[in-house]
Amino acid sequence: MKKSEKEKYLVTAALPYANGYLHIGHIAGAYLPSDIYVRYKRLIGDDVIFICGSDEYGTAIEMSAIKENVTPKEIIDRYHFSNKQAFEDLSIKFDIYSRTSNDIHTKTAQDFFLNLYNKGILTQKKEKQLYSEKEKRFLADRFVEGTCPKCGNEEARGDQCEDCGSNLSPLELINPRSKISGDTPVVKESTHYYIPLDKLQPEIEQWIKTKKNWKANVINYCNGWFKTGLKSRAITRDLDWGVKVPLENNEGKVIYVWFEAPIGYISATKELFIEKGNPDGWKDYWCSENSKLIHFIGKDNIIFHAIVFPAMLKVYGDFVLPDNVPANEFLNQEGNKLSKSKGHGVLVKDIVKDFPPDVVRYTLTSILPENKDSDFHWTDLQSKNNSELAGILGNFINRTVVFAKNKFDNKIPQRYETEKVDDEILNFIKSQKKVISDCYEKFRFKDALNETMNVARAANKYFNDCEPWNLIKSNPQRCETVINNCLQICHSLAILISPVLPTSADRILKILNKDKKDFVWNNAGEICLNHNDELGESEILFPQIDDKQIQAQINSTGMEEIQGDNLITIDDFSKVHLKVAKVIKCENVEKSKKLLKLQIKVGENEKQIVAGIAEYYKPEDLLGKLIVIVDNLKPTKLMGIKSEGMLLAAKKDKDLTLITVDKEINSGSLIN
Ligand code: B3M
Ligand code: ZN
Repeated sequence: MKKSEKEKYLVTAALPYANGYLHIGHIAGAYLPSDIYVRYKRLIGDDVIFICGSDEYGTAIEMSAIKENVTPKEIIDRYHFSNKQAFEDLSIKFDIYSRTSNDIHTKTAQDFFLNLYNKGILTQKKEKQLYSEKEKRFLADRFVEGTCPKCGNEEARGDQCEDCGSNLSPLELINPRSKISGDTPVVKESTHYYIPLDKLQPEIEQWIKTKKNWKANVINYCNGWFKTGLKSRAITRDLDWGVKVPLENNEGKVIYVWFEAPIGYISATKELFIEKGNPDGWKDYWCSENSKLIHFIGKDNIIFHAIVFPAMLKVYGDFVLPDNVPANEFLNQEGNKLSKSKGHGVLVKDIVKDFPPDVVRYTLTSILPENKDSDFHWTDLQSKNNSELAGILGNFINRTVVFAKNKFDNKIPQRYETEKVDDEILNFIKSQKKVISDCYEKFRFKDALNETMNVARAANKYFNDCEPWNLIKSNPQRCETVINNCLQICHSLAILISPVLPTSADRILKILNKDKKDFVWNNAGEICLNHNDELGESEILFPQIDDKQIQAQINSTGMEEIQGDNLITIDDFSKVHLKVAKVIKCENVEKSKKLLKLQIKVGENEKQIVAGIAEYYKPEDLLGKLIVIVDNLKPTKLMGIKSEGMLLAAKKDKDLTLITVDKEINSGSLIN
């Protein structure tokens, strides 16, 4: 690999499926953090490119097309252009927003596949698959439904049962039928190509061990997969819609979407440099020793970006591997209380119609799900705007420029000899600059924003403490110096806040009538404005958002505000299926002091529950007991053991008692 003269940054944001509109959860997951990061990096003078685009293959898109009776192309065009616009409306500015249906991607993905094939890395396996004679096609993943062998749900999908959460393969379904025609499929053999992740695991595991600065959540997910052991993964599918497998005698086979989509980052970079008239330029970022590849994603994509794609890049050779994968958790919306009619939560294309992009960016940045899931509330947007953006940042800029306009003829007053307080505030800004940089470099965007706002807070305090409204009478020269200093601080604030609020930063510059010549990170806390220069026109940066506007949003998005008293409706309660269950087997969980493993009967069904009650009950105490469980909890794993529900217990201090029933009743009885 060659080495370019300057360190380079290749920043990517997950390619959204062109199969639905973007909502604010997507934005908070990958796109806003990456945009902020890129803006910050450019301000400190780093060489960065920022890559994104639409992910346009996969069964979900083909299925939508069939459902709507249109071509997949119509679906992807609709969402590609809408989502591209949504990003622009939020000032999320990629160097390129490409699409995986472009020719350059087909070629790049096929080349990648062939490279691995020719090296003998891919393995081949014959598999039994469901095939519809009527439709003349294999029914992959979501194209088939049937009865779940685990829970009896009659509408389980070929890849998963949504009722019990089990991962399935189409062949496990009882009474399978085509999701499209209802046809009963037959079993036919088909050959698929696999990437042997099992063999690559030691190398990948070793490589991730060297990543000391990755976020804890990302490392934890990876370690979880390593523990269960990576499996060889099929990278081809029998489908129409996708990148064709570039080998003879493979008609009707496409490359699995999760194999080709990340290659889309490479294709998009190639496209960008073709546009720039430098077709080989992409290599400076993908194939150069001092290039840093950084993938911004949501947590559901971690395995593909931290394990599968790096494994692919490694076996291909010549490529840089990700330097970091700063994945976020999920942003929920009003605790997920979304109306059925809308169902998607707050869509970007809607929110940007009613609120300025910076207000949305500010609110989302302040609640980014960096280490755990977080929640968006409409009232947050209102209070962040009114009390922080307007009340702190807008207030300082406004009071400064209005003062200059009224008392100094809208010109920058003289800077006479400064006093200790004047130097202190500038020194504080200089030291904050380092603190904020450190936050950005560690992908701690919430902290970066808070530290930036601390500069605005300190600026207001400085203004208050200096009392320029008194100085103008008592000591006009001193007053000039203070207002000069405040204007310099306005310029510094524009620089520091610009990664999060790019439009507002530009507006501050306009108010100051200042060009971008000095607009670099290093100039925060420095003197950049000249005495006697004319200021621009002042304007209110962040108008107040009133209750009516917020209530209208709550109504139209079908989201309910959670009241302070935490009341729930009967509908909320009925979502929880409480049932009586009988314990038929119970044992300790090996190596755990706290866990017991219970086999229970819920009516006709048998289930397994893992419960943290071993310190209070012995296995034999529970045998035959009637207990109360939450029956429809999503299955999860505790110490690698599946748990398909939760039992109810009351706990106070060091005491715990199981909830049981007052008299004998059939297990499976519903509690309400
Ligand atoms: N389209 C999945 C998603 O949007 C997928 C990301 C691809 S990144 C290469 O969650
Ligand atoms: Zn099921």
